[in-house]
Amino acid sequence: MRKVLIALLVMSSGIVSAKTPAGKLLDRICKLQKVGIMIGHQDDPVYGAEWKWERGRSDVMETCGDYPAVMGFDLGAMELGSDKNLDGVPFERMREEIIAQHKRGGIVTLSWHPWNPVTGENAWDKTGNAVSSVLNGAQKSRFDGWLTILSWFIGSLKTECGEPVPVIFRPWHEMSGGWFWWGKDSCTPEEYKQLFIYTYKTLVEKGCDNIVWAYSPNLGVDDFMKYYPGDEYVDMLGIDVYDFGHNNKTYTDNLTRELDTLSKYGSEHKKPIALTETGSQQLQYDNWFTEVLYPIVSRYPLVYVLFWRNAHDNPKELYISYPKHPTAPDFKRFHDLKNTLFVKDISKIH
Ligand code: BMA
Repeated sequence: MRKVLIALLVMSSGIVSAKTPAGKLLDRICKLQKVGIMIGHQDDPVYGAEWKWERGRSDVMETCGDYPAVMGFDLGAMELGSDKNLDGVPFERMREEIIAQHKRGGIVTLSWHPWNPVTGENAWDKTGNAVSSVLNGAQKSRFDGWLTILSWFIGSLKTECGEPVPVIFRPWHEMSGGWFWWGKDSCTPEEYKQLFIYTYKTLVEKGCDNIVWAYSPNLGVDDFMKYYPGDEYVDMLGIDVYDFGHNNKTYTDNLTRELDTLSKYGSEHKKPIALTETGSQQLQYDNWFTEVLYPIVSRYPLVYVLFWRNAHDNPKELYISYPKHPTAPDFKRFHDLKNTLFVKDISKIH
């Protein structure tokens, strides 16, 4: 009897749970979806518009007083055995920052710009039929090796107490554009699906139970589900939409159209949705965050919006405010909105 009581107590207190780390993150994401929109930033704690590699810094935190709720990092070049990613971020530092973000109560998302395995050029080299080569051809064993390296890194994301850190992984993103070796110009939708499923199955078999899987095309409504590998392999749906031309009207039209589609598929497939990459390149309009972006995104049940990186070595790649930038007061107002969530807003919600 005593044993039964203890078992019941333990179960009701939530100590015992059959859920994987990924399952728990997914539950948390669904809970947070009802609270507001998490704000995210790529490479936030490793460099910013005017600094690099210093610890404790963040353009977001220095502008509005809090870290982003979601931090994004990219694994590109890890597959080659490099100790730094394609943008020079050391993987050891990346691991440290992923764990730190988890410990402060935030969420992490990973993207991957792997090299073209056939030509040895970067992710933007679309030649060589690389997808068919990694699936059934000469590059299969090399690709298996790449997935093993990724599984080691993702499996090594643990706190010092050994608690696994769950991550949202969105491999093979923007496939509906024609600029990557896994994109629409370089493989068939069928091959793409096989690539996604093979990646999923391999990492799961290798024990990565801390991955929430995201499917994330780029804008182009007609193509949204064309490459969809299936509900079994996908936990979240996303879309990447940018304003590259400093045109608020075009961005508003594009984003509205894409988010209409995304939310339709999200509810049909019962998957949470996110704006997985966005930003207005070089931030030319001072009130962009509250006057252009917010009126659109606030109409949709988005889990998060991730702004792309503030590249320290390329002023063109500026997507989020920093203290000296003319958009800083507007970003502060954006932070203060009830519906936008930064890390302190979510750290207690599990
Ligand atoms: C792209 C650009 C590149 C960068 C890559 C991976 O969209 O920002 O400069 O190398 O993402 O971060």
